This record gives sequence, structure tokens and C-alpha cells, in this order.
Amino acid sequence: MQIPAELRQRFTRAKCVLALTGAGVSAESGVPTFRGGGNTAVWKGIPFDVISSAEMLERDLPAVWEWFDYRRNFLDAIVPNEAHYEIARWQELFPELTLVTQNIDGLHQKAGSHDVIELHGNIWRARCTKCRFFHDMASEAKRPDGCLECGSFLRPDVVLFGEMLPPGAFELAAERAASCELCFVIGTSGLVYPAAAIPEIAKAAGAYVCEVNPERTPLSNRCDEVLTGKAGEVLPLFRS
Ligand code: BV8
Repeated sequence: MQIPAELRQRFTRAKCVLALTGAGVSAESGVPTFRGGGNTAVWKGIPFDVISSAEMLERDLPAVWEWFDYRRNFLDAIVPNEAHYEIARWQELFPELTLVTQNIDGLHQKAGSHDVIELHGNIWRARCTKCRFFHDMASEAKRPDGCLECGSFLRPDVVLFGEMLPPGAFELAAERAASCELCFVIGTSGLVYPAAAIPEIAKAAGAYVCEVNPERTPLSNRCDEVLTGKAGEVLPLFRS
């Protein structure tokens, strides 16, 4: 695949860039995506958007923990792929790169990206259901039974379906999208809102929008360029 001349020129000249990533960026690390098959789409017969919902958390917190403990254990052996590393390099390449991710796996940070806007939280953190206590689970296998501050139940620090995004996260991402000149949409089916609105905000504000995905998505028709391919193979092609 060749990077089209106009896109390459814009890439070379860009000062202010935004990248929105989804589960497809982690696919080449071996993390199953949500809607492309893979065994995370259904957990013990429960569709993932049911087990990962506010309603399920209310009804059966232990079941939600079992689902996230399983995924954390699976992710423990997973390493970033070329797509994560390329995006981390972009953070040093452009004067301003805003990385907005829907992913909760922490692989962007593992690859060296910093100031990542995690719209849907992070699977490696737990938070208290009562006070604002957070607990980092990345460094330990077993999570505490309860909040170490107030003893209440802990929950995954992840945004479930039907829950609001972390305060300020979407607003910051939207503000950056409205001021970027080049917007990449990498490895997302563009089905989950409000995250999927980010490229639309960038487009409406005049940014050049490029999608990187092996398949077309509902966002494809609104992009200026669609690069059909795997992120780990396409992103390195931008290296001059
Ligand atoms: C909200 C954390 C306000 C959990 C996730 C009814 C009631 C309540 C809400 C709604 C409703 N109807 C609609 C909504 C809004 C809802 C929503 O959008 N639903 C959709 C499904 C219709 N959104 C919400 O609820 C959000 N909150 O709206 O708050 C509110 C509050 C109360 C009531 C009303 C409104 C919260 C959404 C966050 C949910 N949490 N994750 C967990 O991980 O378990 S979302 C989940 O989907 C993941 O974060 C994931 O990242 C995200 C999006 O999926 P993708 O990343 O795009 O992954 P997917 O598998 O779909 O696609 C992968 C893509 O990669 C594919 O296109 C594939 O082709 C491509 N690919 C594959 N391989 C590669 C590749 N690309 C590149 N390279 C490759 N190698």
C-alpha cells in the first residue's frame, strides 16, 4: 500500500494532530476485538455489552469483577504491537499529538505514549463505589476485597454501557478535536458514542480525517481518506 500524496504531505506538515483509537489497535497484540468475533464478545453466554453495563454492576458486582479479572489476567501476558509503538513515536514527531483511546488495556502507555485520554477508563485501576479512592492493580495479582480507605466495595475503574464518561475526558478530547488539522481514526467500529463523535467534531471543524481499518465503518464515508489495512502494517508506512 502507498500513502496517498496529499495525505503524506499533510502528515509531513501537520503541527496539531489527534488520533482516536479503538480495540482494533490492540488486535495485533492478540486482544480479541468486541465486534469482530473473538471470545470477549460473549462471556459465559452473556453479550459483552450486557456484562459490561451499569445495570449488571448494580445487579451482580461479583459477576462483573469475574469478567474483568479474567480480562486483566489475559492482558497480563500481552505486549504492545507496532501500531502502539508507531503512535508513541508520533507523540515525539508532531508538535502536538492528542491520543484519545476507547481502549482500557493500557497498551498505549506500555508502548510509551503519555497523557493518554482514556474515554472508557482503565482495566488496571479499581475505584471505591463510595469514596474517591482509587487502587492500582497493575502491580499486584490479587485486588483488595474492599476500599482500603472506607471498606466499601471496589469496582473496575472502567466506563460501562449506560455510564457517564470520566469527568472532563470527553470535553478535553472534543476541544482538541475541534482544533486539530489532521485526525486519525484507528481500529474502531465507530459504533460507541460519545467516542465516535470525536472524528465528526474534527471533520466539522475542518480537519483532514483519515481512517485506518481493514473494514469500512459508519465513519468511513465521512473520512477524507480511508486506508484499508491493519494498523500495525499501515502506520509504519508513514515513516518517510
Ligand atoms: C454514555 C469499557 C451517557 C467496558 C466500553 C441506551 C442506554 C444507555 C446508553 C446508550 C443507549 N444506546 C446508546 C447508548 C450510548 C452507548 C452506546 O454508544 N451504545 C452503542 C453500543 C449503541 N454509550 C454509552 O453508554 C456510553 N455512555 O452514553 O453516557 C449516557 C448515560 C446514561 C444513559 C444514556 C446515556 C459509555 C460507552 C462506554 C462503554 N464501555 N468499554 C469494557 O471494555 O468492557 S465500550 C467498548 O466498545 C470498548 O471500550 C471499545 O473500545 C468500544 C468501541 O468498540 P471498538 O473499540 O470500536 O471495538 P470494536 O470491536 O467495535 O471494533 C474494532 C474495529 O477494529 C473494527 O472496526 C475492526 O474492523 C477493526 N480492526 C480489527 N483488527 C484491526 C482493526 N483495525 C486496525 N487494525 C487491525 N489489526
